[in-house]
Order: sequence, then structure tokens, then C-alpha cells
Amino acid sequence: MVRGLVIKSTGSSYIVRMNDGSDAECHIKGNFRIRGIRSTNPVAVGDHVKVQTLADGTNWIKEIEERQNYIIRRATNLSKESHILAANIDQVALIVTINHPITSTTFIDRFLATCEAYRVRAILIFNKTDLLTEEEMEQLEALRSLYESLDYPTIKLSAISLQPSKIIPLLAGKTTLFSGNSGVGKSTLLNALFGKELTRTGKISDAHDTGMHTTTFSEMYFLPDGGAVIDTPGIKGFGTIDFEKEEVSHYFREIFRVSRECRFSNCTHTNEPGCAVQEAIIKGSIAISRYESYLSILNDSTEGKYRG
Ligand SMILES: Nc1nc2c(ncn2[C@@H]2O[C@H](COP(=O)(O)OP(=O)(O)OP(=O)(O)O)[C@@H](O)[C@H]2O)c(=O)[nH]1
Ligand SMILES: [Mg+2]
Ligand SMILES: [Zn+2]
Repeated sequence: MVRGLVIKSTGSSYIVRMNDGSDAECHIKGNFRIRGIRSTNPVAVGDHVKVQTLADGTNWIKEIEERQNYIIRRATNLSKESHILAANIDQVALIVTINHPITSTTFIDRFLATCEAYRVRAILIFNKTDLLTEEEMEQLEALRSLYESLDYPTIKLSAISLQPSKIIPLLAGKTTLFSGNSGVGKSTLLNALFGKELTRTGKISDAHDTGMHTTTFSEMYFLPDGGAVIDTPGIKGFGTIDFEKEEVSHYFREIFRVSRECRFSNCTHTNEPGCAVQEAIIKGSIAISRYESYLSILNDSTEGKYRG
């Protein structure tokens, strides 16, 4: 068997960069599963695998090496199945847009909470600054200062201008997962970074001002000076998985910090007396948008399902 790195996943087959530098199309057996993880895609881009080539020339992924980390979300509403976005990454760049399309703060916070849970560094890239009105620009700056205050690096840019070079220092030498809603410009940014059209980009729907799910597979692209970027299909909601109710506050940095002052150690910060989190919200030191995102995850954990 030969070792390799999964660099592309279409869902039904995989491209593996083999140790000798060649690329091979590989398959997995239908019953291939990793113990403990129930996901729609047992193999993800970024996985190190062992491949067996049969006499008929077909290649089969037989083993996945232990993952350093991965990012996972609940596949669809009410579904128990989960979906692994990528494995063995150094960081996530979450691409967001204030408008065209609108990225919700709930989406951002659910994603960030998952990055906390799986201990992956996250940066926020606010794209499409060229399309924003003055008011929307103010909204952008308010969100930027919110997330900067929580120690998430942020950057604003327009992928259709020359500004993508702004993020090169953040990407150098690292494996970065590009994720976000459909239409926010992940693929446009990737093409701009490489200075050529590596992957297709799509229009925003006139009717809904949302993306049209142009990218349908995940693929890793290697930066000339080291490091790699993984472009992925746009995702709609972000269902968190496997969070215990008591844990959720651990994944909101500012809520976790303040929660040590709560009267009860098992405080859920919803209606308990002596709750320091509630106090911080009233004082304005915890943003309401963050608290609402916290509640939305808490509700999922309570009901064991994910809505919206
Ligand atoms: N005006 C403007 N348009 C942009 C910018 N970035 C991307 N776009 C446009 O937004 C549309 C969607 O871009 P894509 O790169 O396909 O978006 P995506 O995030 O890859 O979308 P999916 O593959 O569907 O997840 C395209 O028409 C791009 O030209 C930007 O900074 N400014
Ligand atoms: Mg795309
Ligand atoms: Zn509390």
C-alpha cells in the first residue's frame, strides 16, 4: 500500500496525491467507516490515507491515518448525519459578507464555536467591501471590532480587486480551509490569490441575493511558497454537533470568561439568579448577537436537533 494525501473529494471519488508526487483517482468501499464518527463522507480533503492498487488498475483507500483535527458540521436540518469539511488543517478562514449575500452572526458564531471545540484557529475575512453602502460599512466595522476584541483576527477586502494579496501573509506555510455561505466569494478569492482561474465561480441569484452553490467538491490548492488552501462548497446553516449543554459556553470565549463569576457553577446563563453573563449583557460587555448565537446552540443541544 502507498501513502498519500487526499487533495480532492467529489463525494463519490477522491484524488489522492501519492507520495511519489503522482495523483491517483481513488474509491472507497461502501461500508468504509471510521469508528466513532458518523459522517456522510468518511474521507475528507486533508486526510492522509493508504491506497491499494488492484490488478485491474483501480485504486482503493484502505486506511485513514489518525487525524490531527477536523471540522465537522451537521449535514442538514434534523439529520443525525454529519459532514467533515476538511481534516488536518492549521486554520479556518471563514469568508463572510455583510450583504450580497448576508452572512448571519448566528452562522459565524456557530462556526467559531465549532473551531473552538475542535481547537482550530479561525480568521474572519469580510469580503465584497466594494459593494457595501456607508451604513453596511459601519456594520462591518462594528462586527470587526467585536471579533477582534475576542482575539479572532479579521481582515476586510474585495476579492475582485488586487486586495487578496493582503491575506497572503496569513496563509503562508499553513493549510487553510476556506468556508462560508454560498456566493460569498471563496472561489473568487482563491483564483485571485493564484492569479489564474483554477476553479469556477458563479453568479449571485437575482431573486434571492444568495449564491447558487457553484463549487460542488472540495479541493486543496498548493501555494507556490508553501502552504495550501482548501476551497469547499458553500454551506447554508451550520449545525454544531456533539455539544453537551454544559459545554456550549466554553466555546464562546467571552461568555466562558465571565461565567466563572456566576453564582451557580452549573449556570446555563438563561434565567438563574446571580448570573454574571446576564449582567455583562446588560452592561454591554457581552454582545447580544453572541448571546443569541449561544442560545441557539443551547436549544439544539436540548432538543437534540438543529433548526435553521
Ligand atoms: N463585487 C464583488 N463581487 C464579488 C467579490 N467576490 C466575489 N464576487 C462575486 O460573487 C459571486 C460568487 O462568487 P464565488 O467565488 O463563486 O462564491 P463562492 O463562495 O465560491 O460560492 P459557492 O462555490 O457557491 O460556495 C461571483 O459573481 C463573484 O464574481 C467581491 O469582492 N466583490
Ligand atoms: Mg465556490
Ligand atoms: Zn450564568
